[in-house]
Amino acid sequence: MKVKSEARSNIALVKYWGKRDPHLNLPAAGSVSMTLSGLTTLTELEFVDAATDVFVLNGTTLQGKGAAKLSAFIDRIRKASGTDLKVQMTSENNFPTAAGLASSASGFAALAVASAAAAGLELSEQQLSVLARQGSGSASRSIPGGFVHWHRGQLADGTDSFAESVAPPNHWNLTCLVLVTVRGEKDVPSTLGMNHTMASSPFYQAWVDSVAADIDEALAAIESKDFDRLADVAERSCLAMHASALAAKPGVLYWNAKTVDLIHRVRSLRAQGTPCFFTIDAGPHVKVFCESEHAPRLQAAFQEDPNVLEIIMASPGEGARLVNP
Ligand code: 2P0
Repeated sequence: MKVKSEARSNIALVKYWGKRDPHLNLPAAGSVSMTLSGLTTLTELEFVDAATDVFVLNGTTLQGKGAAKLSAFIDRIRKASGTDLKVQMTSENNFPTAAGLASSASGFAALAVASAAAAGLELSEQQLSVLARQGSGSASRSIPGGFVHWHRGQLADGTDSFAESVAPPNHWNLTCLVLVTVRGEKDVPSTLGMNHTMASSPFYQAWVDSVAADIDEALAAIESKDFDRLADVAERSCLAMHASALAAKPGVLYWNAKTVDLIHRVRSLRAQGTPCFFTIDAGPHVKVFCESEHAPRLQAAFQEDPNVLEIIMASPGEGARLVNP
């Protein structure tokens, strides 16, 4: 049976940086995110009687490591459903891949939903989140919609490390402006960056120790829709994550000069009366959050900013799901 699924990317407000188990992608600490409308992966998949799995991503057939990673993910589905059939998958991202925005979150969330359904497995949202997590940690957070808490969990098998929605997409009219600063730049991949930070940064344990309080703060800010409170904790979490990476040996620096300029610009716009805050992931782009009423003003300001090549606008999005099940 051929099935079709869709999933959206997400952006962390309290960051995930480091694993307590690298094979199961069990995080050293929890995290909080917003699922993003507009940055969507569409995946079509079926199990077929063939010699090998075939994965086509944005029109290109994956080879080597990329294909092996997806086959290893599908092996979990084959084991659970007792099949040895191979997979034929096509997947498209509707957001510019050249923008250097991570698509592993939406990609593995869409793959988890499609492959489980195609294999006849009936999984709960929690089980799908656990499954997606094993492809890419942040993919666990793209299974639920809206505002999301990924639990660290305690168990060695990872069954209690899943993400769940703490508020639906319509809870709070936030806008996220993704400010693309450079095209096609090669960053240190997140997995490498976080493993290296964990192994060599003297600030790593301090980072881990800070996360639980930030999660409580972010969840309270989301529940009460307190923008200033969310701004404080989100910027703090982002800067602390990057500080731990900067202190690694050698330091991991994801920012370029435009990134730093935009940090100052966001703070200056806020000081001048437009409530907004920034967050930055494992790359040089800057994501700016605001309440939607301020989005047009910020969009106009950043369109004129020479540091910004392109702006992608997103709002709280729905969770991953089958399309026309
Ligand atoms: C986050 N990032 O919380 C953090 C902040 C990037 C910076 O989750 O190794 O691609 O596949 O579990 O999920 C990116 O990490 O890493 C990420 P793996 P993933 O959004």
